[in-house]
Amino acid sequence: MKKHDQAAPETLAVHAGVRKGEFLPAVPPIFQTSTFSFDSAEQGAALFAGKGKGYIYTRMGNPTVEALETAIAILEGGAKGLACGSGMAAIHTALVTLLKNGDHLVCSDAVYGPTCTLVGKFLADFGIESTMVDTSNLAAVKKAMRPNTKVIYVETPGNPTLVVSDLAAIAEVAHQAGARLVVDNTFMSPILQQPFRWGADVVVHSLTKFLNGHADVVGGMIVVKEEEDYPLFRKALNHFGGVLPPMESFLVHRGIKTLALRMRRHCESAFKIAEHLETHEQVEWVRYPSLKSHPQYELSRKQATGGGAVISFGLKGGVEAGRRMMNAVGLCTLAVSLGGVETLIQHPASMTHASMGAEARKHANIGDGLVRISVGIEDVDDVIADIDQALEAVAAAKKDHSEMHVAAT
Ligand code: LCS
Repeated sequence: MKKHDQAAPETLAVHAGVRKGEFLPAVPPIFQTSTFSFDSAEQGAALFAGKGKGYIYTRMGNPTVEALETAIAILEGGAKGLACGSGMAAIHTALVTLLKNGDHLVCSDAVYGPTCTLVGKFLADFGIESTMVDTSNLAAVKKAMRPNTKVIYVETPGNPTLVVSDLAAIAEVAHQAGARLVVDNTFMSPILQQPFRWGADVVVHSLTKFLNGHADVVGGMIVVKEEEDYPLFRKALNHFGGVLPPMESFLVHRGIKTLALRMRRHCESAFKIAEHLETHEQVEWVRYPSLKSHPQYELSRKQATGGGAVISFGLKGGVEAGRRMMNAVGLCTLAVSLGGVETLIQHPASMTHASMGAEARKHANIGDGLVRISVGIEDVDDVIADIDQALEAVAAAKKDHSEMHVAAT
């Protein structure tokens, strides 16, 4: 892959991680094996001692998995990737590798709900303290720092509020304090945002989303910026065990070939839908990073090359109106997850962010009326037509309700 290292992201998405092997396959084949045989007892012993080239056992490394790890490390501009069984496995492995009992973590308050629970409950049970802050507010990040802070964990744009945090400024705060910056880059993918360029030390992904792109794999990835960090992370993952199998690795690697095309389409369509929603009479507010009305619009333009696929918005009529809309959509699928080729719609307060609890949601500004759309790659006018008919159903229900109310009084 050396010759492609300087190529554009669109080129890297197609070629990164593809190594021509013995039979010159154009794509990495699936090494569907749990273990690898040794030529001799001496060679087996050498591999276990970390000497020589070869594979031992798929939890510790597999050519198909390694091809994917290489591809994503190249796309992110990092040193090495570590494929994990899910995004949550990647986040858990990364944090537990960097933190120990008695350490403190500063974490974005607007994060995927289970990340909030992982930090606030499970890491806390192991004596890792944390402070959840609005990381778009640099003063709040600085204030949250303690002498024992070892990691700042940022999700940007945040799920589901799409609040944008300044990675370069936060990296500086982290490094001045001797802490590491870990960034969840799931919402942007390396095509739109490369956190290492802004000073991050570790990037994590849910491969389940844009990188795979086809809603048929659950997976995660850790990417370390520095080669020297890799052995510790590899050892941790080998022992925690949450690795990605070869078949899933193959599928994600295949998905990545169209990542750049998909991201471009997601951005164009989501921007058009966000603009449309902003002018719709049933819609109270819209949040999308590429809209001028987004509070961190300028920062978002500096740090990323597009707004992504995800839009959050609130309807006039709050939770009830949102519920009606989700029940009225046809083409859009009522489902959690995001980043796939199909448009998905969901209600974070009762679904993806329910596990955080009401208090944490309030802190993170995740209102009960917030509806989230992940815009797919369908014809954008078909998606808009479906949204419009669902919003008409909301308006009709309101009209019926107010007529019933008038009749009853
Ligand atoms: N990070 C982000 C930003 C996510 O949105 C998710 C999942 C994860 C990590 C965890 O990844 P997983 O373990 O599922 O591969 N987000 C979801 C969501 O918003 N709806 O359903 C899943």
